Amino acid sequence: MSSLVSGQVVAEHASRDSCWIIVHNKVYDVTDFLDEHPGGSKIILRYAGKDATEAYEPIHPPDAIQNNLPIEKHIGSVDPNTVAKVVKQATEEDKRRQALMDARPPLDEILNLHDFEAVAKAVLPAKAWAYYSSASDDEITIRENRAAFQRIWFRPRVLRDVTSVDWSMTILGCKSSLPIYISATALGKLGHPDGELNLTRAAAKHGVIQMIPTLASCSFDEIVDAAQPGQPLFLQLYVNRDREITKKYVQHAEKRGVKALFITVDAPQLGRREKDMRMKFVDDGAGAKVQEGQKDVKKDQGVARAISSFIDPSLSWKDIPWFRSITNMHIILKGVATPEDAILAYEAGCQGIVLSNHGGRQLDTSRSGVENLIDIVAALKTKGPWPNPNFSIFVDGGVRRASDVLKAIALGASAVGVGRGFLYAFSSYGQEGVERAIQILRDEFEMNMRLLGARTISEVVPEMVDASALRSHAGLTPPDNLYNTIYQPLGLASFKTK
Ligand code: PPY
Repeated sequence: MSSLVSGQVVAEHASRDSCWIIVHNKVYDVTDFLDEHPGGSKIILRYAGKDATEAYEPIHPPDAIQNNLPIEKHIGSVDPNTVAKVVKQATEEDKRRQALMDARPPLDEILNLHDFEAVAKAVLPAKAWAYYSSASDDEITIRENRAAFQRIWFRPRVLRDVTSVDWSMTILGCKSSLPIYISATALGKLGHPDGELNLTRAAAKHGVIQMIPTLASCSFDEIVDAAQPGQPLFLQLYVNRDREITKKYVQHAEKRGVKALFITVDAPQLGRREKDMRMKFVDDGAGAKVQEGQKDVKKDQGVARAISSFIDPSLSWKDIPWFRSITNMHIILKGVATPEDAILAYEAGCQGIVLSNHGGRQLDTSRSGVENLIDIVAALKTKGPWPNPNFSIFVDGGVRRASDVLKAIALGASAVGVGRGFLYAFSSYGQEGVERAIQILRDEFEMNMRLLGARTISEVVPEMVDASALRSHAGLTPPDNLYNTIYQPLGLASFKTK
């Protein structure tokens, strides 16, 4: 890329037969790529001959186009003075959202993680809210994730001198100021221009560990570069159909100091998230060509499905030794739900598992991670020492309070992942939101541990909870809202009318 191209020349290539676009002041010929674009050709054609940076930014890592488009299609740099600005007219919806943004509650009036969710719902673009908040099918599991914590009751101990309480600990050998890590959530720039960097910066300030998502809006290196020296980071991995791409990615992460690899195993195909699908992403959104070409994109599939076809559904237990052969990082399987698979993971030499149903976004009516914890701990106890220093069990899904975390820890979890909670914090207030969320959780740990009679995390023991109702779903299953809306109830005998 050496020549300087003028905006007028780019504007001449504004059709399906010759389609050039500008991204970050570079000109690309995407004519041959139009039908391969995971988000469909229509959205690219809208920017044909123009600057597409604003639409491209939130959902593509900055280097996606450079890395994926053949070099001969890189036309050159554009002379920025010659590019007509694409002026986006503010819609009524934009104005309404901006007014709400200006009227957000001051941060010190945000008292819990639910507050962030309420603000995010109001201020996020409809598409971003649909993508972040959606879950699969009837959304029973996403609600069950919350309900399950409410079926666990505390058995607090008293008179234990709880003047000083300490909730810091280590996760996979890394220091953490909380028994919580920031779980991976994709496409952070849909929520905030700085995307995942909000999390990295807040995590650095407060000693919290961030799990970098494969499908982050920021590139992997941008995130690692934003971290402080020595700041522990984990990596969530979607395994590519092309294993060489995955190998390169994993080995690069290890070289850059990432401490643990969380391989997602519950998403051989993406769940149908209907809120997201109804946004008709393909028509007016954009896709992320994240790692590998993908064709055959159907319409109306939502943000997530449009970019998911690089994920390899053939991934199997046979692949685990290969992962072991390419990296020395800890290997954790994210999305385990049964004792059978927990034992397979243990026997395959993994260093841990995450009991997760992907925030209710995959198999609907899957049980919650915290419910699965009970059987899985019991099964693993038959296999080796307990707690096992070489095998960690993590839980995620529906965690909004320190009390949720303490319940999971009492039942045998090493630590707990929080995804949406932090995502909504930065979507509504940026980095400061994440810092406030961490501070709120810290305050909740202090109070809950004092009231529970636990001075350290190791004093949070199974006897401190009553989980006898956890397995009972009778009468406690979340309502089927969609069905209930259209179901016509039986009527009673009616009086005669004249
Ligand atoms: C999810 O949306 O649940 C994800 O895990 C991220 C994602 C996004 C797009 C394709 C596949 C996975």
